[in-house]
Amino acid sequence: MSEHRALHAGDALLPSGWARNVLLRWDATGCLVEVRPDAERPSEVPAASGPVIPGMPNLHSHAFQRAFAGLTEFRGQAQDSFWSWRSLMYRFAERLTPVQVEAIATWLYVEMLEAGYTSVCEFHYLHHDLDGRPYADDAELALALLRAADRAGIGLTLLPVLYQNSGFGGQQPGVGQRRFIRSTDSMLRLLERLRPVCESQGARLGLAPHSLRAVAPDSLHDALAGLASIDDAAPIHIHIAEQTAEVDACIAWSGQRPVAWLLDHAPVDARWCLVHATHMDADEYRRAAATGAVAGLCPTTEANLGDGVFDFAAWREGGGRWGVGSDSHACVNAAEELLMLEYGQRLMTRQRNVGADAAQPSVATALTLAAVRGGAQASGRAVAGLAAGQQADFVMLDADHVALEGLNAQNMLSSHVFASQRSSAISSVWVAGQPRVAGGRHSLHRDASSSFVDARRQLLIESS
Ligand code: NGQ
Ligand code: ZN
Repeated sequence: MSEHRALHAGDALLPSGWARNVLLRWDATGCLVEVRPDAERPSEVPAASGPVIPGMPNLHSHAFQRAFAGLTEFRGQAQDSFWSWRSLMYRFAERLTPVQVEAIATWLYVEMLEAGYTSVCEFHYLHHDLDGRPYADDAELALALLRAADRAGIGLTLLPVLYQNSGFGGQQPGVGQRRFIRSTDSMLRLLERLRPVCESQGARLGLAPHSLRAVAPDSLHDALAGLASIDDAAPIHIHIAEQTAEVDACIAWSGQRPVAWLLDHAPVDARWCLVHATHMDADEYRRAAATGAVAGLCPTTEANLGDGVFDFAAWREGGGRWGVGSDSHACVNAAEELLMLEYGQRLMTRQRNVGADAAQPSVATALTLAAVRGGAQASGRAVAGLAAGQQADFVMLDADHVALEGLNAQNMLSSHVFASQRSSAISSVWVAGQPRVAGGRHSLHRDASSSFVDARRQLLIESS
């Protein structure tokens, strides 16, 4: 279909809501040049066989963790927690080779495309060799991720992570963190090295100070100044307030909660993505929402790790923007993140249809549109849905899936999110106008999955 650079959709989800008979046209660069509802289908333009929805930007990923998903679901001590999970995760991260990282990431990105994500923000902190020394090419592992994204055909925002300390106030890093550690200068050199590579593949380059635990105030300040001199609109992502122990440690260090500290000491604005801003007080919810920053919600990982529940109502009351990420990749499914987000809120508030509002009463439709908008902002790429000027990233639902067949388009999307038994109701996926998934499958599905399984097998043999 790519040679047509056009598609006619009987039903398509535009930023303003569902529209009928939408003619989509894009240019040679994959940018939408026309999105016209109530249009007749020109005879040469193919017709979509199911509803077309915008591709979801995945705003938070640590690719290597995909090979570790499912391997920490056992009792390791009297009370397991985020912190005991993290110790296991560090032990896993210690062993990964560049070839393994690339195999894991390639398969992960194939899975993402098959599951409705068309771009990903890679929060990349595995920088060095197994013994903690920089690789001969300091960008070795970042380049592996760039190649994986390019091969799978997913859009990329690459966020090299600044990581220097093991706790608030500049504490020395631990041995398990040695592959992550770099000076602020070496980070800025890495960004310079990566900039032309990212540009040549249409990837966006940003920066991720890992957390206030891992980056002390002076470094945060210098890194942000250095980033601004490279690209003053670049995305900035940070883990913040994920765990209550982190909030307590931040108060002990500074007298302030992490989000309040950040808002007082950093120029937080629409470039920022606050990942896992779970534990905020009412004032932080209000202030952070007002900055225009995106809340990076990772509902299935946050559930998996026992983080707590984000107060979605408080965030939205303040006009807060948000998007979703699959983070540790225990689950790689855009629809399921929306389901988990909504169900967490229902369990907490004892209400239903929390994600809907008067303007958009369908929960799945409202959540999809908001998450695409926020995810695009956090990505710093033109991937904000089906509108002229945005990239042609979209997903066609499988109208023949049993959960969807015979329903209207809005109910098809609702059933895709809430009633498809988590089997994929996605038929095809386009990124920048290129078909990447057809008949539910990516062309690399078989090869990439078997390389992934080989890499995981090797890693598990080494650890036994
Ligand atoms: C990470 N993941 O960097 O992979 C973190 C755990 C930390 C999540 N926060 C490590 N989900 O925060 O110290
Ligand atoms: Zn994370």
